[in-house]
Amino acid sequence: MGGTEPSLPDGATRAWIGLGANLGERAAALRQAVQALAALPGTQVLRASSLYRSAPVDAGGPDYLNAVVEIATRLDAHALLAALQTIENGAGRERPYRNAPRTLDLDILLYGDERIATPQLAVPHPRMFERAFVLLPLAELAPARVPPEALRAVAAQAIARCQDSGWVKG
Ligand code: A4P
Ligand code: MG
Repeated sequence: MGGTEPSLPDGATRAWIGLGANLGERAAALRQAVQALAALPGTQVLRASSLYRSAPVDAGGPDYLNAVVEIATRLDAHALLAALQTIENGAGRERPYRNAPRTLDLDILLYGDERIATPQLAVPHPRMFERAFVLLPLAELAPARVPPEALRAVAAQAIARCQDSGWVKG
């Protein structure tokens, strides 16, 4: 995949959101999250990557399902973060400790070309370039933003693309 990025509505910023789940009905949670993103004010889902199954990185628990979606949004980055946290909480997300297994995790990977470093928000996501479960799906949508050396660096991580006919890829 890759190719030309879909055009942006006026006043919108292109952003890439990482989705992950390793508890509960994982695929259903990710599908519902895509619908919830599409329903945010001033926001459109432009494309979704394939779905991937990956072993937990720096964490324990069951395998994850992960994907990346490309959105166009008029929300500023902090408003988008707050909206993502509301969606996570609606999916029953609990936070007993850092990197705990979760029903839904939504991270802002990239927000246009912005670099953000506030106490609440770091963009680009500080750990994204170390993680195959981010880089492989992101490379489907935005290959120019995934350096080949970063892909090589995560090549040993256990991850597989899922053949899920019910997924929203497109
Ligand atoms: N925050 C800062 N920057 C961001 C950002 N760009 N996007 C802050 C989203 N949130 C951001 O997040 C903690 C705080 O990070 C938020 O309050 C926000 O203000 P959280 O989601 O509550 O907690 P967390 O998930 O434990 O932290 P985080 O940072 O999301 O963890 P990671 O580093 O993303 O790791 N292995 C596999 N295979 N697949 C996974 O999806 N995920 C993790 C989580 C670990 N291992 C994994 C996976
Ligand atoms: Mg998170």
